[in-house]
Amino acid sequence: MNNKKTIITYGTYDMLHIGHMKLLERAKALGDYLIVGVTDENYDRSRGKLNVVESTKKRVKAIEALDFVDKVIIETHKNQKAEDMVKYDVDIFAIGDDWVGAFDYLNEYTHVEYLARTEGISSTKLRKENFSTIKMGLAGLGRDTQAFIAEAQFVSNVKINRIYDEDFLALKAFTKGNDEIAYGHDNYDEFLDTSIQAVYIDTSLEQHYILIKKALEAGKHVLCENPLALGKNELKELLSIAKKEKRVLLTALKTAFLPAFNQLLKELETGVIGEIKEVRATRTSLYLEKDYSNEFIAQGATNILSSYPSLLIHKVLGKCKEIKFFDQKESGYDISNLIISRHKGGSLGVARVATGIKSEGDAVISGTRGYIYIPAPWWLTKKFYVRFEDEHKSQTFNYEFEGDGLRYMIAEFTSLIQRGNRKSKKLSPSDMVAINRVLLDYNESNKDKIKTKNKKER
Ligand code: C2G
Repeated sequence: MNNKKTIITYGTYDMLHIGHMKLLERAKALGDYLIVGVTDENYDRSRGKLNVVESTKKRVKAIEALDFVDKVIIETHKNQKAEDMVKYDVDIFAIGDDWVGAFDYLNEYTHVEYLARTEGISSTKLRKENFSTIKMGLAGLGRDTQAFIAEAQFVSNVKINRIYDEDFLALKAFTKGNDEIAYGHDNYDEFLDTSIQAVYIDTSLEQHYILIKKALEAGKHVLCENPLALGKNELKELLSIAKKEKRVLLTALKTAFLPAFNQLLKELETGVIGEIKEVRATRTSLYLEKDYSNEFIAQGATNILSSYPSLLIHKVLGKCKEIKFFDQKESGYDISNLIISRHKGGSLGVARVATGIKSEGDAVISGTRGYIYIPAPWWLTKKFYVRFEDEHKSQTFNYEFEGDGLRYMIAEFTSLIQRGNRKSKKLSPSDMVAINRVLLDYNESNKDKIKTKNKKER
């Protein structure tokens, strides 16, 4: 008979400190074999921990190095604790008493023990002492400015204190009575010539390139709404400036940073639906009904919206080998586009975008053994279903979140800066280039037609 007593405990263990160590030692003292579950970054973000400084790898290594820890596992989702209790035949689940009551439900599987927490020390305190807050400025006063500011408040290592916009009166109205953002600039160079370290750009699409370029050259990290550039080779140029200046340049494609979206990619990697043959994603938005300017809509559905389906298709199917566009136009610009791309192994990407047609904004990833369905709006991924021929085998994944999902993107951006890491694994420079290429190809295929049209208009 095996009398070995197994203890399990979980935590983030960011900037491992004496409080963590004491807790782990106490946990070990309860038995013979100590398993420590280290939360991964995606799971932490899904439970609202947005400011973890160290990468999962680094945190795991630090725990592995402790000689009283016998096994380290990674915690990736909410139900994992119950699964682990059974899997490892756990005798005691131990956790700090800041969690009293929260894990009583696990008494069904094991014995739950809350241990005294060490007073006066915490990762939050260490983060505050060791890292200064990142000062950020917003370029472009638009409809979503308030949402961005509101969401940034959930990310504690960032402070937005300046704003730039060409429209002086609008700026004045915005900053008046605004305690948080008291500084408004209608001159971009002056705005950049302040102590801000990072810029979020949300202006009209054709301004993105030049505003990003200036910001990078002024040594600022840049988060910019998509598409970053509308001209050929512009994005590559911007990325090489970012590399030279050792600055982060990230596309504000919020979907890429959502916990559920990343969990979905992980599920696909396990081969759960077999070989992936097709990815279909739709995004439509009737901007006119939302009171957007005609000028914005004249950018075309492909420029405004295609980055979202391109992200999903690229992340799942990889490099595109061939691409075809089936657009519908009105007054010279595309109000819809059906974009069909061929990828490795002959798999197909089917992206539908529209600003003049309304449709269901869902996505389906089809494989040889099953499919994943993401209900509308798929780009705000919260829930997805893994389905098979035998419907009893189907699974549902749920990652509800509050707000509009921007906080995960802001957290990724600021933690890249804080870690001195330029490239996001969730949206790497090569992902950004591949996504941008889709709309560049479309614009390129339209160039001659637009030129002819302009001539006629003159
Ligand atoms: N801890 C402690 N004393 C401190 C700080 C933390 O005893 N001064 C304990 C916590 O109570 C927890 C462990 O150290 O048991 C890890 O703490 P965190 O890294 O903050 O992780 P936490 O968010 O508590 O993760 O699935 C994850 C778990 O639910 C808990």
